[in-house]
Amino acid sequence: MAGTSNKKEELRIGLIGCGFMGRAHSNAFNRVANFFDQPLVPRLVAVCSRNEQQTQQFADTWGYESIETDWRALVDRNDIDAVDICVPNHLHCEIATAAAAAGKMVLCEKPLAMNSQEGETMCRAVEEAGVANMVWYNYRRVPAVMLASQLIQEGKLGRVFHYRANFLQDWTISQDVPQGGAALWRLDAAEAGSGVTGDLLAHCIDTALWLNSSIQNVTAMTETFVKQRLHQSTGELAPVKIDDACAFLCRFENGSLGVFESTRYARGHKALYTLEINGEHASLRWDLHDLHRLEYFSHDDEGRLRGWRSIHVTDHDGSQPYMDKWWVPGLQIGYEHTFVHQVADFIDGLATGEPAAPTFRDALATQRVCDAVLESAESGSWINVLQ
Ligand code: SOE
Repeated sequence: MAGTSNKKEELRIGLIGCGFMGRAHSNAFNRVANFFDQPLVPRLVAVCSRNEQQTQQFADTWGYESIETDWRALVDRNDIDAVDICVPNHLHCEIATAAAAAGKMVLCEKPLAMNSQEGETMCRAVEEAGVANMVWYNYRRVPAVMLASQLIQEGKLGRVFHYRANFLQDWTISQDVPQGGAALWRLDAAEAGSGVTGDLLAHCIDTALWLNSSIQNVTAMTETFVKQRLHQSTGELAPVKIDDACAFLCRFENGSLGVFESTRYARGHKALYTLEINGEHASLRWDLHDLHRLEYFSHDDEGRLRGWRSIHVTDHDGSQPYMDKWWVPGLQIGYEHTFVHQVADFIDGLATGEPAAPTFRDALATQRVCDAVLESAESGSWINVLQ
């Protein structure tokens, strides 16, 4: 980490992948020092993807100083501290293990890997190398979700009975949507590993493991509604091997029951991530489409005033993480800020030695639930989640 003129040290970033997530992360690296006063400032040293012209365009747009077209060359550079992996899932393991072996910190887009075996390899690689690591489950960093976590930690809900989560989209209903290639690798099992389970339910599971408790066992069903799609690499129709929709039930370690559903076939829903938790004394509800609000019902309220409160999460008194860093109270932030928060927490973790969650090891727990869900859908039986 080289020094800079304003005396702050730099966290020299090498980004691999120029897609949607590459943009979200680059924006976060660029913004964080404007709003969070921290000892390290990200410097965008290099970006890598296969197409030279597109990579240069990306570098110019986001302020990367140089480009590479082979990820191995980026990983080997000695002017990079942290490698950020934003490529399709089938490349996560190979890149992460190479980056760790080269002594780099590793940040990885979710889900951690194609499956838990790969996830375990990745955990071992970063742990043996002793390098900082983190997976971008960004929804933990929504201030309203943070408030939910605070209320649960404070015991406001009491014993938890139910955890419910949905992640609904509608962008693959048309059978004309092809699979494979830059934007549509999420539909190709060879690159994605799974469909909505790894892409969307993984978010819900990560939040649930953090807010509620670990998951003991699951029973699931999946469906692939469109059985064949044009594959962009061959130009031919090919079977679709990902799950288009998935629903599962589970038992949590704390005795509560979970119901989870995700689909890309819920006409009208673009990214409706909702969660609800019902406890003995209170319930909580949150909705990504209205991400500033936390709905809260407390049975401890005076009877005639009991009802669902819609809390607009802002900086009333400095008790909320993040909100005091942005605008004056009442003004809102959005999706992209969750990534800024995650970079800020990663940097804090480097400074304090208390790693920012979810680490690779934390994300492996989510991966194990995803694996159990897919295995259950296949076998039709309840599956115990490996801990
Ligand atoms: C898929 O459409 C997707 O972009 C996921 O890959 C992201 O993780 C999710 O946050 C939004 O939806």
